[in-house]
Amino acid sequence: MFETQAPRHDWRSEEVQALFALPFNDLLFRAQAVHRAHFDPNAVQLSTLLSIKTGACPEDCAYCPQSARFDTGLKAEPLLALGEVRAAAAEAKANGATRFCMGAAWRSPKDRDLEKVAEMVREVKALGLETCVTLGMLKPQQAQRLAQAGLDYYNHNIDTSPEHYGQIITTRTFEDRLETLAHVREAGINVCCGGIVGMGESSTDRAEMLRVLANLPEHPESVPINELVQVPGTPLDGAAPLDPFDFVRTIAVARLLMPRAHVRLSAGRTQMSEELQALCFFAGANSIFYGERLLTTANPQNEKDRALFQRLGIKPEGRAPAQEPGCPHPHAHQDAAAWTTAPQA
Ligand code: SAM
Ligand code: DTB
Ligand code: SF4
Repeated sequence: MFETQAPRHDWRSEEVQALFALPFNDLLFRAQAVHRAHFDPNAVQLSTLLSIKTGACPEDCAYCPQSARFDTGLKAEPLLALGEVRAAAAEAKANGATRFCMGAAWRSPKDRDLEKVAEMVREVKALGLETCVTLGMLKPQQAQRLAQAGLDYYNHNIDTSPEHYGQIITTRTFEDRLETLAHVREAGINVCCGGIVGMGESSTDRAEMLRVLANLPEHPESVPINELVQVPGTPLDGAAPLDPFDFVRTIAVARLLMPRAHVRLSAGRTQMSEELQALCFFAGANSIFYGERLLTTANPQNEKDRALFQRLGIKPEGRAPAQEPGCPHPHAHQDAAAWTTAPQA
């Protein structure tokens, strides 16, 4: 049976496209079956983002408000001080997040800045949070430095299919991205890698993007699926919006191709209905960005997400991977104290 097969790394284009072409109910049924075989279907992991260095980025990613090439009205800010990062992480923890993700608008970090980020990683870990950073391209020694600091995850997205990539970014190649991912893997850091949909790509592009991720030597532990947040001033502002059902299909196919990965319903939730988000959870999404900001754009209010989880009977995934003997759900056991008590102001 498809649903009980070991994870594969040899997906062919036609196979992935055939999944996308399934009747919606068949696709969701299969995705939900795979999801249940590997995870508690009612637990969702919460990650909170912080932009630690904002704007003035030399790259030309056509979706991004932080590129210096586009006038988006964004105020550039230098690397935050350690204390500011610690305070934001403590607040995220108090609100119930289990992972704190720090993003910097760099093409690649300077070694001097990397040491400062390593210090941030140590501080955030000391609060009892998982850590993730996204800093652009890394050299092998830089990945090793971050691993030494105890970094849990590195986020580096492939963003789109290899075929569509040239329409979106010209200042670094698709291969550059795969190289950084290999350095992260080599350093023993968990890989967080996904992409963006709603950038004028075809359904075949979405299939190819997921095929590249699934055919990596190891599946990313975390797969963020972002819907483009359209920002005035960026070249992709005004792109034709994606059919919401095609967004759900992308989540479902990610779940089928990478059965053990956390698939994150990422950017774009402010423009989605709660019914659409519920469909995404049914299709196998089991992580979200939680907190009122993504990096530079808005995300749903904490209270709104709490209310949604309550209505759906979803609980936040616990902090420690407290696996009980014989239980197939490594993260399902709850440490929801921070969620059920009143959040700190
Ligand atoms: N500068 C680093 C880099 O690009 O590798 C790290 C930060 S960058 C903002 C992280 C990711 O955010 C991008 O790879 C992209 O997938 C996502 N992103 C940026 N702007 C977005 C937007 N407007 N809508 C959706 N996702 C976006
Ligand atoms: C990811 O895949 N999405 C996040 C995180 N990784 C770094 C970023 C989304 C950014 C959305 C636009 C903004 O807020 O600037
Ligand atoms: Fe810079 Fe990252 Fe934005 Fe690209 S996505 S412009 S590299 S901050």
